[in-house]
Amino acid sequence: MKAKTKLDGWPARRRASVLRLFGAAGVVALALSCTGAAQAPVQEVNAPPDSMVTATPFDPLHAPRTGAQPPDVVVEIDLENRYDFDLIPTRVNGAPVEFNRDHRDNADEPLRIPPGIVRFVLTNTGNISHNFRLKGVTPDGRPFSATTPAVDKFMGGDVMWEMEGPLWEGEYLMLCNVTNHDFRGMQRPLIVTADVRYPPPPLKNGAG
Ligand SMILES: [Cu+2]
Repeated sequence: MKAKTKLDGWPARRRASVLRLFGAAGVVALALSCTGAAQAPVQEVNAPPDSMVTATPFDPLHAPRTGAQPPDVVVEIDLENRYDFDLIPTRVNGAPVEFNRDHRDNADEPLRIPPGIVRFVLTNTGNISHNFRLKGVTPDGRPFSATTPAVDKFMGGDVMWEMEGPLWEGEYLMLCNVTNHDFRGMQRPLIVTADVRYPPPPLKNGAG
């Protein structure tokens, strides 16, 4: 894994960052291509310094980063704690999606998206620190876990952050990895299935 990214002063300076989960996904892909070899599952992802952007908010539908493949799916998620601890998808590929603001039924209200390169755009709409963890199982059955900005790095209020990477069909859990926030409501299942389709994301042109 990469050394931890220095985020000195962040989020006081309200820097947003883009994490190419494909650092992590590269590890997964490597593991998948080396069946039989003992590979540690991805347990932590840190934002590389060269992916830092200086402005938040940013456009969730920004163009792909230089050299990066465009995402197939752009999921926008609110991390919320003001009235109710919750993890609320708001748009998929720019189109609004409906989820109620009651975390108690989140287990019965999974987000469903197709497989492919998925960009998660996270907004901390609350007033305390949060982060985002995606848990699942790799196609060959190993635990998969990626946390952004990192297991010990958090987003302050109003900060946006991004994580992007390839997801395969399967069931995942999205959660906030800060202390007990998941059990207080900040978790929701994610089902990646080819049975659902969205129009492609209307990505902006130009540099991301
Ligand atoms: Cu949280």
